Amino acid sequence: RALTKDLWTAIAQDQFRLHYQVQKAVATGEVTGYEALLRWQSPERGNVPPADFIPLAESCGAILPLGDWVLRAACREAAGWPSACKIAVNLSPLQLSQPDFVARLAAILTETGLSPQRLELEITESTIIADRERALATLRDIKALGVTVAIDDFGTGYSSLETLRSFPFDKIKLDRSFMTEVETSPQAKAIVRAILALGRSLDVPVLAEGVETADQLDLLAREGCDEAQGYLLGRPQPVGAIAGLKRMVA
Ligand code: G
Ligand code: G
Ligand code: NA
Ligand code: MN
Repeated sequence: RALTKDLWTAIAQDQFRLHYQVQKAVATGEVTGYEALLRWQSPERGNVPPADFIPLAESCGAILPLGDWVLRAACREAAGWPSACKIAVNLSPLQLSQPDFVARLAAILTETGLSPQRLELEITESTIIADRERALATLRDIKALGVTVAIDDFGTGYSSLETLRSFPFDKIKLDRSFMTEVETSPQAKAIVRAILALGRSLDVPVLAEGVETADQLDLLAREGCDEAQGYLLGRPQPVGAIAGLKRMVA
């Protein structure tokens, strides 16, 4: 497909940018971090949504150079922020399966000067499904660097509980599909409650994704959810549009 070819050209021609979406503490409204989200601005195709090119990049291997670029760009950017908040970066299955991934990650942290404690890697269930033992060993090595690991889109996988049992995640990101129904469906609300209780028992903070309304945020506050992310709190934006992140002039 021509899109694959364009993808490699786009990497060579630096057509990718990062947008950042804020994450906040529910109880205080304090900014806890920003998630880096990849954007492809193609001169021929316009803005190509990640859902259209990430799976392709994953299947043709382009996700390796692209994922490296994302990590380096996000770490470099965050190292210059005036706040010591977290920077969350999404990781693809193929990235984690590289034998030298942890060494590359360590090199990027050294090169950019970002404190490892400020980096959070977001992985989905699919990232650890292929070679479970090896993936978990790699995650342990990542945590040994001081980098934290969040499980993304939680509640949508096949074996999420087994995954939680196998690995000490630092955060649970509750899939945004729950937010769309949490006010109207008693079942969705019950599941959200149960996942929040699970997080409390395991001592793992829960972040709710896709928070779009004040009513959803109120409900999360009442139920004791730790963090939230979504259009209500802030859309993914270029860093220049985010007031709190203006670089300090030396
Ligand atoms: O930002 P948006 O909602 O369009 O992202 C759509 C999907 O693409 C989400 O599942 C998100 O996790 C994924 N995504 C966005 N940026 C990255 C990235 O840098 N690396 C990987 N692997 N996935 C990303
Ligand atoms: O899979 P992941 O959780 O990384 O996906 C993040 C994606 O969700 C981003 O592409 C972002 O654009 C999208 N997103 C962020 N906040 C909201 C929201 O409040 N509502 C909806 N529908 N999508 C959101
Ligand atoms: Na994510
Ligand atoms: Mn998610």
